[in-house]
Amino acid sequence: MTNQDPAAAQAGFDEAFRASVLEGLTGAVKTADPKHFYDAEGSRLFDRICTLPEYYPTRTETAILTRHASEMARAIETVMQRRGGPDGARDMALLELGAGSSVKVRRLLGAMPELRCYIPLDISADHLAASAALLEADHPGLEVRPVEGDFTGALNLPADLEDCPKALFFPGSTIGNFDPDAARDLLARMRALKGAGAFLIGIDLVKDADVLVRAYDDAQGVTAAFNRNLLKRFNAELGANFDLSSFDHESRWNAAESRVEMHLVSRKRQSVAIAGQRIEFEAGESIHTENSYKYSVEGFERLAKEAGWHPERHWSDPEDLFAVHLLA
Ligand code: AVJ
Repeated sequence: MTNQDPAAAQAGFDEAFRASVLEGLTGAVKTADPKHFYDAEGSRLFDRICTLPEYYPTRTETAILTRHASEMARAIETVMQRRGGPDGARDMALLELGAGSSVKVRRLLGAMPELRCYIPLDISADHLAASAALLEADHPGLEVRPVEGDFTGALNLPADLEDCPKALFFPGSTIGNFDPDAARDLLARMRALKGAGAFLIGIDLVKDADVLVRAYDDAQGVTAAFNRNLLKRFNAELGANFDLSSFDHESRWNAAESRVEMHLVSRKRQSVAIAGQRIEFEAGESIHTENSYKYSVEGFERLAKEAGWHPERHWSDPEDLFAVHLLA
């Protein structure tokens, strides 16, 4: 916790969180950083989203990983050997960005019995500790080294893991939360990571607008609760007084930008207090809380190349809803 604002520190606010939220809410267009969704409650709601009938990405990607796990594992090993010789694959660690509860990686681990080290990195510590023990129990010989961290910043890996050859795994189309410039930067940073060889990354494909909009506005209202949980966090952690029922959850397809947007739209003109400031809302004014960019296979390959990666191959489902790319 940095300490630029003594008043805020005294009130017990996390300064980085406070600064990020206020910056988003005081701009000409109100925004929030989607990484703030994932407190303990938000992570739980996200796990529920992943099981919703409308939210096709999780089950589709899991099916792709299940079906092609051995092929993927062999292709990853080939890339690692090409980069580092025979040891490149034998000594490698699998590093997962935003591992959550490490469900998807089980598909890959099953096809990589030789793998000795798995490094799940996540912003939410609760998720990590619980799943690490379970994974080790299920995979004798595998060391799980959870790292609590934010992949948008320095990774801060433990010293003994800095140099080792690494295959990267970034499922879920999480990179879709970044606009293309930031996504390219993130890919380039991973390319520059010490030991990085192969990169297996899940990308949601462009498709019918209705399917996309419903994936982010489910009938049970779980995604709405996930979105409003941000306001709950602002109330609990920044002394805000948002009335959750006066903001509507909205999912919109922005075709020009090729992204689904989530918004919290104020039902009325209102004034909200947060961290010692006031934020004014017009009726119908929104907080733009998330972008989820969708790519064609070619569009993503172009972006990866611009970031210095070589697209090796990709796997997708029969309906072309989702693609898993292997970059080298
Ligand atoms: C975790 C960023 C991949 O954009 O689909 C799901 C987050 N937001 N429903 C996505 C999310 C609303 C999700 N990612």
